[in-house]
Amino acid sequence: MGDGLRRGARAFEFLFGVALLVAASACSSGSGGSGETTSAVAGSMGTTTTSTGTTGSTATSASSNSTSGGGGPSSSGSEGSTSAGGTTTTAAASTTGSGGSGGSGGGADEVYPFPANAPDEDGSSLWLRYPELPIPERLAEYRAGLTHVVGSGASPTLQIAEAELVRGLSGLTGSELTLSPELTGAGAVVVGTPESSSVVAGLGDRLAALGSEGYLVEALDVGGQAAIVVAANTDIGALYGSFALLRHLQSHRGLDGLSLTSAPKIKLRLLDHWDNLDGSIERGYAGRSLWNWSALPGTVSPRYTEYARANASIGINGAVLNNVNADAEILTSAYLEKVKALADVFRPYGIKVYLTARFSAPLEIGGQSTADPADSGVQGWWQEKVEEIYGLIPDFGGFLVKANSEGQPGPGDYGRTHADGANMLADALEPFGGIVMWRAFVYSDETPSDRIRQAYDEFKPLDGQFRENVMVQAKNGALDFQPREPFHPLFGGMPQTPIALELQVTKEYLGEDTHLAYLGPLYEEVLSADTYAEGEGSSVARVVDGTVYGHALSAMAGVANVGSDANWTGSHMNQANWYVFGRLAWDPDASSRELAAEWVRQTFSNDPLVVGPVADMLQMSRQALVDYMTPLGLVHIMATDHHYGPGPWVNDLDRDDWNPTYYHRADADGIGFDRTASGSNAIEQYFTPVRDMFSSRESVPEDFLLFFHRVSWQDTLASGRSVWEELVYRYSHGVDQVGVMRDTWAGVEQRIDAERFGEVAEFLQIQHWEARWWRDACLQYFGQVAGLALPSGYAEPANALGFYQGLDCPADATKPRCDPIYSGEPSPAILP
Ligand code: GCW
Repeated sequence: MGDGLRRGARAFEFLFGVALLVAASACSSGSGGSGETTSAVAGSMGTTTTSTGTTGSTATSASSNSTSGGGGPSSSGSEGSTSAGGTTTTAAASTTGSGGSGGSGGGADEVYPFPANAPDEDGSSLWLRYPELPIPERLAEYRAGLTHVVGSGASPTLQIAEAELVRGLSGLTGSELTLSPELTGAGAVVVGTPESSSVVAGLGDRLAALGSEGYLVEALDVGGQAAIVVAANTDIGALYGSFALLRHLQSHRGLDGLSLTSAPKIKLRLLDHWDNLDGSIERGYAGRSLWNWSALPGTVSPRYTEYARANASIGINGAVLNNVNADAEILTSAYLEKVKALADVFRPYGIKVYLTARFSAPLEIGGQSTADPADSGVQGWWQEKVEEIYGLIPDFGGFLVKANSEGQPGPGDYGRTHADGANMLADALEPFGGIVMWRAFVYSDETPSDRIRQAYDEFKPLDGQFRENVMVQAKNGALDFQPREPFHPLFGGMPQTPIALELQVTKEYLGEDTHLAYLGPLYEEVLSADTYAEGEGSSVARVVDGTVYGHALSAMAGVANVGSDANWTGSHMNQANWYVFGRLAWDPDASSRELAAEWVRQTFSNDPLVVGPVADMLQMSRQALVDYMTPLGLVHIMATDHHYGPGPWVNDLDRDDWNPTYYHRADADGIGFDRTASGSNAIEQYFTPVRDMFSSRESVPEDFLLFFHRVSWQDTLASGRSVWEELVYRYSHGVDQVGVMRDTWAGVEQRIDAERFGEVAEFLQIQHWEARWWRDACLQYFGQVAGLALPSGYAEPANALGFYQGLDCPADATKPRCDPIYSGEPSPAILP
């Protein structure tokens, strides 16, 4: 039994290329279930709460009705089942099959003991925990099959790979493994490259397809002895392969027939840190910056190594160290010495360092009288600066630039274009192999008719004018990292320019540190959206990985969510967003649900009564948040500056397009922003048939309705409800989904350590109250504007509109905590 490939019904249905998840399952008892559940299981005694939630619709799906409470596909399956009394569980291991971590590892029906008194954990180990296997059969298999690590120690990177294998395998097997230069019997784990290992050299052509970062991990017979070989063309490939093997083992999968092969689809997989030189982090909710600039370069914190190790484990190969709202000082010689110290730590982990370049640096720190890119003195200054950088950091990655946006200096200050500015820097970097990532997040100083049009309108005409080592970097949506936005029309819109995808990992608009919102479904929704740039199949993923237009350069960047907090990311659950970003940057076609399960296995437990329910909870969380914050295509109705709570009434900010009222346009007649031909016509920036789909009231996905259309309050939706009724339903449903999440989490109590259990439970409690705050405030406001009352069957908002408008929180934007607006158990928003 327990073939790892044997799986129950899969939870994914594909509508026009996008995964639409509807969770439903029953929990049986006795017989071993297989496959992954999509249910949210409440309670530790095997009771089941069936939840519906979706990963949402896509820009290319005809409709999703994701939260309309009916319709939509469903599937069921269970990852495991309780035995009598709920103290043990039976599971079939399954492979993830995504991002190269799957493979044909076996699995067995395994009994997971209830982990009495699991030691408390503070989260600092992330997903790189290697606890001894609690399953006797599997433990015996690992002890027999993983006896020693064989490596040459030929380079710092190989030494790291070998040490990680020794550490991981020793932990998982509960016995100290040794590292040796030769095979000394059965159970060797051989790691290396053709240069460092004769065993790997013997694989010959099989390594050809792996490229410079891929790996092959395989159970092989070496000289009559069973061994596992971790092979790659390069040292960094061998390190990635080592982490892939450990991931497989941390998921308690079998060794028989083990075969994992993977190479990244995207070349540059970067974290962008919005870290300031004073140690603060713009939009950071996990403490202070990791980089202790005042202590560098003399003091090099061990945390830098831990950071690099964690990134390498998920394939991240670059870090932009400082904020895009840049300080020129980072380019001074004193700071470059500090940057070099970090680059030296990161190098053996395959991580290149990049910096943001403040466009006015020649003026501010270079003694120039201008920063005009056409000025030869300015060009010379940048060339010398770049030479200085490469003198210290020979593998420096290049510059990321935010120019002429939100007050940042740029070539526009001198009447030059973005291409003029980017090309000047690109010319300086080119001799050294460096690149420029020029951000497309721009909007002009004058309030436009429709802000979301601007990036495309400004950049599209420049297509073909950028140097070969320039990438234009666009956010996933044309507005600004909202809980849900249609994909940015620049994806596919600039055939001659490689476009990098910028995602936000830190949750500026999605509840920051406290609210649970797993971003895998958001990323997946964007990556799988079809741009139709070169006909069907031109998904954002294919544009970004360079295949649609044949670009060699490809990049995905995530705005980092890490900081000095012990748990790295401000909450335990936010670690999943760092993880899923890295894994999707490696393989943008991987399934967010499978990656959620993969993360849960490594981070919390392989107990199926943890894996299935918690992965489901993660998977439903983003849709729940969209529903209680910005349903039906609403965007940017957050409170001013900190963006934490609701502020749909705000209408007095300096720029019209900073006001929530600019975006939702609600009045007595209706709500929504007309971006069709009768309005701003932003839909013309998309290719047909996407343009037509968004343009028509009949075919626009309801999740984007108010983003593209202005409709009356009485307009009827697919559910049969009016727009007003649907808003009330979705806001309420979102709140109640947080209740389901809380119940789900309650079900894992005692199956994981008490410390992390308690901290997550506390945040879910806050989220439940604050979801109610969002819902009550928004419904009070929109109801008043529309002159409509709540339909029957819903809980009345707890307070009058003025109460919410008068709230002034959070006091500290970096650790947002408001005084509880509610207390006790929130009652259901949809009345039973
Ligand atoms: O989302 C907005 C943020 C700014 C950020 C800007 C950007 C770094 O509110 O804090 O500035 O985007 O992406 O440049």
